[in-house]
Amino acid sequence: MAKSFPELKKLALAASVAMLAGMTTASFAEDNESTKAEGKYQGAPSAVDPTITKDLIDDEGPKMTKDEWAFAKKTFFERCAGCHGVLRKGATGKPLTTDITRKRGSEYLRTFITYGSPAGMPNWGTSGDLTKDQIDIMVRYLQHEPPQPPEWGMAEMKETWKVLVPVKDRPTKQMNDINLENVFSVTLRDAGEIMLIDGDTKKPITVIKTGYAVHISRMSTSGRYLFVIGRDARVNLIDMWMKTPATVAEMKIGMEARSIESSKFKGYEDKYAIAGDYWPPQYVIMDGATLEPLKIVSTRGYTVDTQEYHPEPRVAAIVASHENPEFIVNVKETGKILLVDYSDVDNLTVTTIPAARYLHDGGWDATHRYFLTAANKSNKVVVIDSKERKNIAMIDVTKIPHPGRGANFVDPQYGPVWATSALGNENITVIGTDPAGHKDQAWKAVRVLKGQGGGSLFIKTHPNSKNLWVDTPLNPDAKMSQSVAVYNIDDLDAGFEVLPIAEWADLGDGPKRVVQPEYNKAGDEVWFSVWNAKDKKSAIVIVDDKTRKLKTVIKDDRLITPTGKFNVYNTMHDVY
Ligand code: DHE
Repeated sequence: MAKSFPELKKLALAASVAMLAGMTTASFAEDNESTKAEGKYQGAPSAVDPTITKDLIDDEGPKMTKDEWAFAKKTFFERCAGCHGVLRKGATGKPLTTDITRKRGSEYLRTFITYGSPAGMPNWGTSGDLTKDQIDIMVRYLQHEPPQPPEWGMAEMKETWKVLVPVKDRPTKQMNDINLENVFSVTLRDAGEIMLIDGDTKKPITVIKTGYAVHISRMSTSGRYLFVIGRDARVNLIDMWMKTPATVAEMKIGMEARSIESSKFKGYEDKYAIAGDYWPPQYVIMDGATLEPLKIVSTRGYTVDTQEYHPEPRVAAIVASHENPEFIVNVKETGKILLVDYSDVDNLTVTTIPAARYLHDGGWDATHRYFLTAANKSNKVVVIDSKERKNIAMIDVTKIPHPGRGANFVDPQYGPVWATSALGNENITVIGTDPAGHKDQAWKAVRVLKGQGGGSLFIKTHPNSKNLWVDTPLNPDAKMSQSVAVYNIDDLDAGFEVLPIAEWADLGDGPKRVVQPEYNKAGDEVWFSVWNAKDKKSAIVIVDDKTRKLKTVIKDDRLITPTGKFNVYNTMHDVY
């Protein structure tokens, strides 16, 4: 088919950048396509306030005015820090420390910022996001030392810590008649709120103010307390027993964060919570009923492979062991997994397990003994045996695995398995998880299913279901980002059916990305967020799992940018 002028121009630019990187145009196009989705995903604004950094402008960098510096810093924190790190030491994006940027020089930096790169760097210039003059400011900024945001220790945590309802004033029994185990906590990302929805009646129960660009919810073991964390590192502790569930304590654990979990080992149910920061790079153990901060531990240290110091290793997924009184903590940039023993918080014992870079998300196998987690730049799934407390396998998978918590099911041929989809391609990798019953298949990729396309974030099934659902919200093709693929677990070779979830929501215009399947407690309904722009209508679409037909669409003016949804029972019991 004949190409339009803008398309040809795009290809020509792609070719010139590809040549810079020593690649062919074909390989550029392929690689660029597969990393575009990732760029979009990692590129969210940093929650760190750029006005509070310690700045180090020096004579060795090119001249800059104060205004230029302020503009560049703000732009970097909003657009670049997600991939390159606040201190520019590199993560998904390349390191941009001054030893590198000064050597490469202004013209090299200008080309990359203008045209992007095959490794996923967006084309800020040709896309029209930044003008020539603005790019020039960024080029000069990058040749100065990175400004450093302040630390956030016990004093700062205590200053922001509020117990709104003391434990003695809280109910001693459930004061509402909601079927709490089937409630969903829905992230309203851009509203900085969560909505609790009754899974039986499908009616909103309440909307609760949380942190900025709120990220995930996790349940305490008993199911009484809900923990929510925002990108701005604000933690809300919500008491589900109150007449209307509400926040009973809150605290800011840092400036930027993504993960939270509650202690699950027998005898420690609801006792402790842990939250991980992106900035400062640290985690904190808190009292489970009040959020009182008890112990802060830095994650700064050496990378697992090259043993190079990293000043900003962010805390990614955290799970609570069922086998030991431990939290399992993924440290992204060092590629290490920590076993944090909370049986003696004063004399904290931390075991460091080497894994691979960059650790991101993951979940349990069906027995809750093995933790399977993605090392997304190494394209590996790492398996931690939480009973033996060691790394037992690192399985090769294809580009940028992104399991969420993954999906467990019994494969008709290979027995119990766990599966992950991927950001970088259409593959769904199925891994054997049963060393006792299926020794030969354990910790091997037993099959790879072809999905709709790359840009997948989450995959889900339920022990009572025969369906495996795979989303593709970051695929550049709207047909894929607005639908889901579903497989029959008993006949995986038959391929998938596509359900037009966004179309069913009937919302009008907007990106309407369909994201994160989540089951109800019974496992007979699957809920999807139709994640539209902030100023457009979004919805939750509920599908009957057996018939794969539309059951209900939840619409509500308060349902702004819904992303994750967390069913209380399934989250309490790690059912996925
Ligand atoms: Fe997430 C989980 C980090 C972007 C929705 N996200 C996680 C976890 C981490 C993480 C570390 C695992 C937490 C755990 O299990 O303890 N997410 C990040 C990022 O660093 C990233 C790439 C960019 C950013 O700046 O935040 C990012 N995440 C997104 C999104 O754009 C998503 C789709 C929409 C949103 O709300 O921002 C998104 N992330 C989610 C969801 C989960 C999650 C829904 C929990 C999935 C689950 O089933 O447990």
